[in-house]
Amino acid sequence: VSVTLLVLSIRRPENSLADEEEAEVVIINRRVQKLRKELQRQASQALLGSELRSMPSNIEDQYEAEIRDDELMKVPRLGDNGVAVILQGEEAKQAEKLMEVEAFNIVLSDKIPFSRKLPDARNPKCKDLTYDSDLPSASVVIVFTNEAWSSLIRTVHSVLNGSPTHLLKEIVLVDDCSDRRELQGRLDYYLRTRLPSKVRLLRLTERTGLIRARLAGARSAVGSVLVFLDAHCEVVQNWLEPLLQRIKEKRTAVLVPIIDVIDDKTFEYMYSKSSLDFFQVGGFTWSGHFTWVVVPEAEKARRGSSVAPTRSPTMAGGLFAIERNYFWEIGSYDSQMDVWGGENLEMSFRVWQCGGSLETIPCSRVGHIFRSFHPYTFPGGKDTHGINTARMVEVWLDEYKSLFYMHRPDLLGRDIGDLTERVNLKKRLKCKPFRWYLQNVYPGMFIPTENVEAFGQAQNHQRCLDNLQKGTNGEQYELGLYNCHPKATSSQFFSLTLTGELRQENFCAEIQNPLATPVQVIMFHCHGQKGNQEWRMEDGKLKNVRTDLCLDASDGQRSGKVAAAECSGSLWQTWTWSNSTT
Ligand code: UD2
Ligand code: MN
Repeated sequence: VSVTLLVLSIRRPENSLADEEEAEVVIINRRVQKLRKELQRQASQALLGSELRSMPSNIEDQYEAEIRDDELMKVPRLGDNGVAVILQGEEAKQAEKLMEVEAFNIVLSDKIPFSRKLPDARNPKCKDLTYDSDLPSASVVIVFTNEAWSSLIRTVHSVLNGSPTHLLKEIVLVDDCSDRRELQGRLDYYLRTRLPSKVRLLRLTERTGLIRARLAGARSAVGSVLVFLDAHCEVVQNWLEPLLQRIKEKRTAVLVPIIDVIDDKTFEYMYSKSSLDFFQVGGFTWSGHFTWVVVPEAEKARRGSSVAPTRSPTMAGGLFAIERNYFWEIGSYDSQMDVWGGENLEMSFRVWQCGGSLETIPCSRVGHIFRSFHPYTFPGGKDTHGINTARMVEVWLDEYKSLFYMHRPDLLGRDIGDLTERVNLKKRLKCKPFRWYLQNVYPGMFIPTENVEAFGQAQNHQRCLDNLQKGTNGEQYELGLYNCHPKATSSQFFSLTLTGELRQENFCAEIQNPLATPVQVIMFHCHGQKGNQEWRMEDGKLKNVRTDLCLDASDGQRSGKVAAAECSGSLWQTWTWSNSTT
């Protein structure tokens, strides 16, 4: 089981763009644009060739020919039951290259039929549940910008095939101003000739970002329940009924399915076959990023059954169901949030603080292709995740916002636009304070300045403890050292708790092998059992209680890592914290 869990947590990239990555976004923007131009050039040359052979009499014949060509590329039963497919030879090479454009294996996606069968990944207990015959109807809203044709179309077919006709009122596709050629007239033609009329397409005339695109979709939707999906998903059988059933029982419940991973290279539908009981819920970090966290024991006891609605402190953001009128009552979205990022935590906190609930519905499962970068541009190269998150923080975090800025000093004082409307909404809905949320919804959340002896930067000579950007996918890592930033940032923010944890978010420093040379200091999931994770501050030294070894920076220059060594009078073992509470 532990192996599978590790795989799951690694394969789910954090939805984050750290501040340091802003520059990288711009570079990727340029690289993607360049590659895409080249591909378009190649495609138009190829088109020219085929036009010479058979000049289509009108544009619709052209679309028809393209769609037929595309259908001919499909290999019957390829990827059925969600098995991994490995490409060979030239195809593999081409796939590798195009990973840099689409952020997933587009060559393979183009070959897998639109209606492939998925495994029944559900907990077997789900088969014992029954659903009312008169459930509210759903409008599935899918926003997209420059998504690849085959994964977008597969998403639509998957929803059509996997949802009971009488419950699926419509699918609303919202095109956030894509400029890919195949998403223009060909897409309209495909809808008209291949899909039922309940699939509608809304075109936005300017790029609005996913938040405003979803608002546009929601405004035009007519079903009783809004169900949002990303444009690269596939649903498991009976995914829709348990969501609608729960909303029928509790109108103010906002629901997420279990989000499984569709492997970005092999399209394998990944789920943990040996423990179908297992899934994670949403958490967050103080730098404002979404994380996956285990279901706390108290919640397991409260919900009663492993297939019952499970409270989730936050949601990933892309896949969720909400009663349509409640979506508007509870403040829909912050329409001033741009492009991508932050809206998921905003909605999570808002729903909880203003009287609703956020729940994972274990019998509803949907697969999603997690991409390692954004295959679309960020107009102006802006860090929209950071700015959107700061907007969220200003409205919802109350006095805890200082914690966010301690992790993101770059956002302090930045122009994030006008917040009046959102602040008024919070007043109008009489929402509870963030302190209430922390105490009641997420009591397990670590607060790095409370019940601690010291926090902030831990410095030795000119260097500070640093995560070196590791651990963002939940994996353990070796504790690093790096030149101290002028102020603490998320990577250099640590705490020494009153219980002896040397901690950053949910990672605690531990010694796994005191006999190794050098003795590595590993950041591992906090287990709260002291043991190898207990440290004590003694005359400026940080001593591991079980091994009596001290945190030592002497090899830091060479290795970029901190180690543990026999305690001595060495200055390499003396640490100064930027903030002490004693
Ligand atoms: C996750 C969410 C995503 C969103 C995001 C935070 C999941 C599985 N996905 O990131 O839905 O909540 O966190 O903002 O939880 N899009 C547009 N216009 C844009 C940018 C994106 O329409 O300007 C579309 C895009 O084509 C896609 C959807 O929005 O269909 C989500 O974007 P993503 O897949 O890049 O986000 P993801 O999964 O990294
Ligand atoms: Mn996505």
